Amino acid sequence: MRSEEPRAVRLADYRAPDFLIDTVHLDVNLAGPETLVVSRLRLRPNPAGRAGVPLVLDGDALRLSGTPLLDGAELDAASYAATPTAFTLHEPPADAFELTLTTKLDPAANTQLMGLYRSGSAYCTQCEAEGFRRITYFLDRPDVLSVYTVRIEADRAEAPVLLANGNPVESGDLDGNRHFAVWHDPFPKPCYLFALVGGDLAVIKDDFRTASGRHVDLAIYVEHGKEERAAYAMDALKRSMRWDEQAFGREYDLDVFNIVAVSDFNMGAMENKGLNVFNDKYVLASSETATDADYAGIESVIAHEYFHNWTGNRITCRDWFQLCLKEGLTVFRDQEFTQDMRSRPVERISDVRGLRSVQFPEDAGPFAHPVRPDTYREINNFYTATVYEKGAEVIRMLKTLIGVDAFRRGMDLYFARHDGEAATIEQFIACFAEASGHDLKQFLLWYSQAGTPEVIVTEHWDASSGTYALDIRQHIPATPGQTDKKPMVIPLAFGLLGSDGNDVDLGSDGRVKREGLIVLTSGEHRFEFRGLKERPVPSLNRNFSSPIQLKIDLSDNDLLFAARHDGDQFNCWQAMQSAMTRLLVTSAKEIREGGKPLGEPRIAEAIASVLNANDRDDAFAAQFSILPTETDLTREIGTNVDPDAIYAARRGLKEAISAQIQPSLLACYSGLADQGSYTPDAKSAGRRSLRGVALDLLVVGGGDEAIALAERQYADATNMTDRMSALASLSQVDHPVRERAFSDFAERFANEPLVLDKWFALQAAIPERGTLDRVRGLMNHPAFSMGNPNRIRSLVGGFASGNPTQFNRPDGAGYEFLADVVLELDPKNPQVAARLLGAFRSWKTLENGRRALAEQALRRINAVSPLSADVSDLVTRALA
Ligand code: 0A1
Ligand code: ZN
Repeated sequence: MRSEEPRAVRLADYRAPDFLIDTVHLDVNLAGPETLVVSRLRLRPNPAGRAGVPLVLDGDALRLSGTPLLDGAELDAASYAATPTAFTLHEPPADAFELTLTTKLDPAANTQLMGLYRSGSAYCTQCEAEGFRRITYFLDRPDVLSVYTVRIEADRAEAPVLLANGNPVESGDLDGNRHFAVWHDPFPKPCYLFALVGGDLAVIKDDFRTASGRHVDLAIYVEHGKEERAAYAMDALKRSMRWDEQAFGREYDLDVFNIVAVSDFNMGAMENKGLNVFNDKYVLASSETATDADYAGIESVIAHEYFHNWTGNRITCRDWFQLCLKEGLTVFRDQEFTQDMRSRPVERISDVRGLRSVQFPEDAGPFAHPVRPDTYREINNFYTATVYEKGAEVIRMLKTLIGVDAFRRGMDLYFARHDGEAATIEQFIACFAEASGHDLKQFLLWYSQAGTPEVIVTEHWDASSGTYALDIRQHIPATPGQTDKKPMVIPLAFGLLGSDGNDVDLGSDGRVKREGLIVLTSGEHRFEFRGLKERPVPSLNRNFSSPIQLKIDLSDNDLLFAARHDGDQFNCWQAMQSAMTRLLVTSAKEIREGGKPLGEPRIAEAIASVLNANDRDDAFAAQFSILPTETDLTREIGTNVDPDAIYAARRGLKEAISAQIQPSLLACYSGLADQGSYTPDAKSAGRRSLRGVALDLLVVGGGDEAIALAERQYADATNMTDRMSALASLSQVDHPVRERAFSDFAERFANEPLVLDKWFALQAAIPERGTLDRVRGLMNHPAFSMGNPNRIRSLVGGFASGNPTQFNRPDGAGYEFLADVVLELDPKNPQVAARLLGAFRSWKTLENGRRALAEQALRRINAVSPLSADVSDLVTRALA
């Protein structure tokens, strides 16, 4: 906990380290509150750094134990200084030297879950971004790469499993029921990739033969009794390993690959070299306890962490400003993997949904920052949707711009040129400029300019000459610290739809870069297409080729035509979303003015026709039929937002659709009955998701019959997906069946914390006045704990980020509740406390009454001292 205002770190101030650390020998003696870490470092002055300066190692809440050694001899007290946050050697030798330091730790007292801590009965570590300095004094920065040898010693009964990075070297018994293991990682790495685990864990094992014939032992460590639930994760791991060979030519490089699932973890998972540590939510699955979405989450997080082995570990980041170098690229890679494993268009739709619901609001509010920020006060607050998801979109655009082949050559060049290094975005982009011959200078603006570009399109049709023109203007909104923006490179994949529903053949018009691609580079462009027989319907930004807000005023007829006929499935979905969004925005406005929610028969018809189609793709049909979210509508409305009106508009449209197409919904629903044996593949998951969407629309319709249907589905479900979709639908109606189902669920899964997280989240999202009290009550439920990040995210995060009407109660009680929780949590786990504040990312767009109350809650947090750097940074930015 830092009490003073954290100082800003600036990209412009980057300096090479003054010292390098070639090797690290750690001797970790796991012994409860008497845990000792002996660290022997081989250091030398960095030729690229300053000469003759003191050596200053980072620390965070450290206690030195005993006297440090310099080349094996005790240092005298005057030659060094040790505080909790730094170890200084005043006059280090001019050549290579060895420094030995011992620190004493109490892992069980570490509630921040950064550094060495306990999760359940196991010891584990989390070092990214700056947790290693909570274990031992070190140059805790990603451009210091060292070869690690780690010896772990522990009680044999308490911790029969002892793991660290790299390959196992030696293990054996010691006196007093203790034992040890030695691990060596031959690949130089920054300390944020260090990990160790010691505990009594069960394991499932498998193996893998790489393309070049190397044998790799795979293991996933889980809580005893949960072994079977790790099978899907293992399968996903092997598929990831094969895919990275095939898609990127990347082989695994150690003899072993270990994954450990822990139940107390601040984030999703961590890519430590050869020893990934996971939030157990992203490892454990069985058909009875996990939904299709959970399985998909496991597949993508397993892939993500595995892919980091090349994009993040073999090539790491020079400094934390370059975080997107590993994260944006690795998200891009895991998205591509998922698209190959499942359906390309459906996955694209779901990725864009995610981007729009989290990153777009972030980019439009007080927390907006560039994909590569140029300043930070707390790096933990930059593990954001902008760095990750927008970072991935930027790579996707790069691929669209230079083409598939040049993209692959650029990746190959990047791997060849920077392997073993800590690189920058400029170095990464230079590889693609070289491989493609493109000048990518302007493209780099995607990394430095925050804000979602708006692309405003107006059409002109001249029937007499058969000329169709598009005037396209780009505008990048102001964001904190950035008012004047330069035009960016925006690749727009496009087509023009003729009245037969097919793309008009455009031949080779000089303005069109490649077939179906327009590239914007300046503020305004005009694109003309001649010789057309009729006005086409434009289909722009196909497959969401750029992460922009496209503004074009198409009629409902055009949109519904495109929704049916666009050859780009993404844009079929998009056209439908646009039609629904426009209606809902108008509807919300009318509701605020005392009117009734609007319906639109053609929207319901469009849904019915997709549901009734003979060649229906279930997963796509489900996406097609889901309304824009409340968050989407909040963003679309932009100012003076009333969450109650948005909710009423959305609910009203769902009711209207339900009433209008009930027979189609019923037919669709009954045609999708549970087939018994569960498999998590995309096709069966698509089937279940459509079943859930149909049920949800039916239940919103409100008839007792529909509620009975949901009740039956809940009770008869043979898998968690069907059980949850029934419970989710029921959770939205104030009916006695709901409470019966909730209590049944709690009983059934009383001993399954990950399952109860779903139960917490659903209740927290009930759009009713009583929910805040319910949430308060649930915080006293025996299964809830303020010590566990998953529980907090489900219940408190579920309320603050998943329940727009109740978090934004007009009396401000939702904001005050969140402020209370943040202040209570901050001293224990600042990272998770700060994350909860994400719920305030759009507070400035609220109508005046709520806005004032949100501000009041933020100011109350801001007035508390001390605050962690994490919370203080976010509150300050929220209020700026
Ligand atoms: N690099 C990880 C994310 C991560 C970041 C910080 C953490 O600290 C608690 C943990 C994980 C990833 O991208 O998966
Ligand atoms: Zn990552």
